[in-house]
Amino acid sequence: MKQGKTGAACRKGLLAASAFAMIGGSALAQEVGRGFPNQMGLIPGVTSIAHEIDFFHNVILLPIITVISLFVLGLLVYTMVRFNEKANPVPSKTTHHTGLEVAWTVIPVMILVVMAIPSFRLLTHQLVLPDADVTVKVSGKQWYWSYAYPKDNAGAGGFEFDSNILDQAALPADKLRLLDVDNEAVVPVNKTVRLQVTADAVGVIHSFVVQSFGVRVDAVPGRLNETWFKAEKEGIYYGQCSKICGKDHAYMPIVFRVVSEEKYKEWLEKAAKEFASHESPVKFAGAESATVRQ
Ligand SMILES: [Cu+2]
Repeated sequence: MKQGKTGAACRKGLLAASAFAMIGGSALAQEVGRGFPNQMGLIPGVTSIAHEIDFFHNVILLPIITVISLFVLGLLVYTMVRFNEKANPVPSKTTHHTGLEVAWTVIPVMILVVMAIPSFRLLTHQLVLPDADVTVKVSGKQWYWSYAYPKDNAGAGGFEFDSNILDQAALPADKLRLLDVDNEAVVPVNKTVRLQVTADAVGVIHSFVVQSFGVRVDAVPGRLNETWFKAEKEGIYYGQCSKICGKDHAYMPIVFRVVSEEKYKEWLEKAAKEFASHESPVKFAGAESATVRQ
């Protein structure tokens, strides 16, 4: 974490630093994208979209929320002091004030318009996919995620694997409770990754969320949703299913390990051998699933 002491890391403050100390030596050298005890604000982002979300939340929404809350609090206090029974024994019979009514309609509309402009710009950036360097197909199952790496132009990839939560009863000391998995998804740093997200054809709707990447997309049976990210820093980034999807909804975390291009290539070769015999291809709604349903 030493290298990341600037910017995002600083915001986490001392509490985060002590939390890092508890994770263990191996994790200290890199960014760790997850929540920390007593953390304020969002999980620090490592993609342009995540930075934009940070900006939208911290610079646009929070000041507006704060000013409105203080204004309403001030009005309440003023009303309680100025118009209580003792201070104002004879109440006014006023019921309408055209100027005031126009103001309290127009001002909120203007505030919403001010919020809508950066909000729609952000949505556009999320939904318009740039050309991808790597494509990963993510499939929500009951209750774990599968990652498929289709063969790329160079012939690498062409495998799929399941990513299951670790046994919580026998959790190694350097692993995180409810977050770490047996097989992490690996992607290269500073490369555009296209995610194609779906759910098992005979399954339920999940939601694939990795906050550090600014990624949130529903995983729907029979439907292929797309999103993207380009991670700026190597590290381990955690996410969780964010749709109440069933009994083990809380036990299907997401782990992305962002590594250098060379390490990614090494991993691709290793993973292609390791997962060669995997017998659970990504399923889509079709004849096969119709048979299963009967
Ligand atoms: Cu789920």
